[in-house]
Amino acid sequence: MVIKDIESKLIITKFAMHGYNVHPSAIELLKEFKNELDEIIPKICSALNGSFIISREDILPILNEFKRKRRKEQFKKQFFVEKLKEENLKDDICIKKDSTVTSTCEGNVDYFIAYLNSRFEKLSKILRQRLNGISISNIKKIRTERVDVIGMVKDVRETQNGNVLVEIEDNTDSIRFIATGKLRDLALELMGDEVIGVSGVLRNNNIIADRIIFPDVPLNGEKKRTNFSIVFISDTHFGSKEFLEKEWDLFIKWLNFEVGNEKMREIAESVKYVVLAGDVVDGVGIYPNQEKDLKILDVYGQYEEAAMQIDKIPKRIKVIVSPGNHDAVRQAEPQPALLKEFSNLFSNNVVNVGNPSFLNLDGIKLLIYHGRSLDDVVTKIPRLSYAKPQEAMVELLKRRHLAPMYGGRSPIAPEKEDYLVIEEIPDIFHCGHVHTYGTSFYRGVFLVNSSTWQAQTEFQKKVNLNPMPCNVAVYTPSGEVVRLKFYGG
Ligand code: D5M
Ligand code: FE
Ligand code: ZN
Repeated sequence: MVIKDIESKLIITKFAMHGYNVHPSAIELLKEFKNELDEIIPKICSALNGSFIISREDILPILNEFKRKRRKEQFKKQFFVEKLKEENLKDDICIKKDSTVTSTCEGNVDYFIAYLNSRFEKLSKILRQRLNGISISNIKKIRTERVDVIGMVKDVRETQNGNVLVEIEDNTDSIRFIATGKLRDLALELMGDEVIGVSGVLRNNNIIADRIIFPDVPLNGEKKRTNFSIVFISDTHFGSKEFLEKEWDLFIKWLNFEVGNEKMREIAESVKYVVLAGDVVDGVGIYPNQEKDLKILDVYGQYEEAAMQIDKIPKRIKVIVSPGNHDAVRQAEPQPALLKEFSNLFSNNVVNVGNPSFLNLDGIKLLIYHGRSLDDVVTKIPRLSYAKPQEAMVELLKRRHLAPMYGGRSPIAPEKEDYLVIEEIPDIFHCGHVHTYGTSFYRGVFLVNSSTWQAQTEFQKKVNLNPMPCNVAVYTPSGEVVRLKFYGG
């Protein structure tokens, strides 16, 4: 028999190197494992007892065992999520980065170390464009007077004389810097595990800092123009008793040209995308005694309701759905897109993506992040408040990280790589979660927090959380942002 194809030749050669011949029927089976041959072939050879020509029967049990192991690993890696309905994406939406297809976290110590190293590498690379830091061990050796250094924040504490002492480390060593005067307040806003640059003078093994440098985004960014509009919503909480159905129906009517003045109709006509940044449904068991706040008690029913409500959005519009902490995906960030059993319920104009996701919508770079870390940022920095969520979002952009504080209220899955670093600068940064509305431009980047469609719950009343529901931000072609309020039915 003449074997023509290259794959077969490769398999034959690999077995020959172990001193075996292999039957064509076995070769056919092995082709399915063409990327794993180097792992499988030694296993097969070591399991053989004297056969000279390896047959199909010889290898079947080994291959089956291998397949089982592979399936188990894939399950662990959360690859069971759909392939993002690629057929719906066409050319205009391009998913540049999505936690769904990249998540491989196994959650052990090695991953944790790899995660923090990755965070440091990525952020120090950004910082190196702004300052020429040398390694901490070199500072200690060279003992120059003026120093620039890049490090990860380990500890921040106030001293008895009112200064702030910050310990930073890189992969060589750690050092402390002292922030006095004006820098003091800034130092107190530093979050554990964020990566910063420090410039100052070396005194007694400490740095007296005169500048703290954040990775930040460049100053000269400009707002982007388009030939379509994008609508931003989040926290629909379908299934909650507090879901504001009348207001939602008004929003739907607006998109269907059934309500609003001429200007509003014009805007509605230009809408090409609706983006939903998480907390699609209210979920089940998210907080104690949630049942009494639920209209729909099972998650599947809640997603059926979500699909039905989102189906009312006209089909000329593409809807991008990203999950939040109330959705039925893992809690730790990055979160994968909705499972197939839920995403299948939605119409073809809906694209499910992970949280966070970096998309390119017809030339507009959009970063979607539900916004759980905003709770940490607002709690940590007293000058910030839930009433102005866009200001908390600036802090994330400045730190070029979606969850700068490791171990706060936002659980992070320690992936081998830190997917929460804002590596590429978006044109638009969209969050939700805090249920309040706010927009601004920061160095050319449009920031939007898109409030909610859920009225204040009993629980939120108790924690004094005042939502601003049913506010919708629309990014129009000129880069002008329009705020629409859908109140009362
Ligand atoms: O979160 C909506 C908002 O409510 C968000 O800012 C967090 C806040 N929240 C949620 N749970 C708590 C607790 N336990 N304490 C204080 N504040 C909280 P959502 O994700 O829609 O529940
Ligand atoms: Fe929410
Ligand atoms: Zn949330």
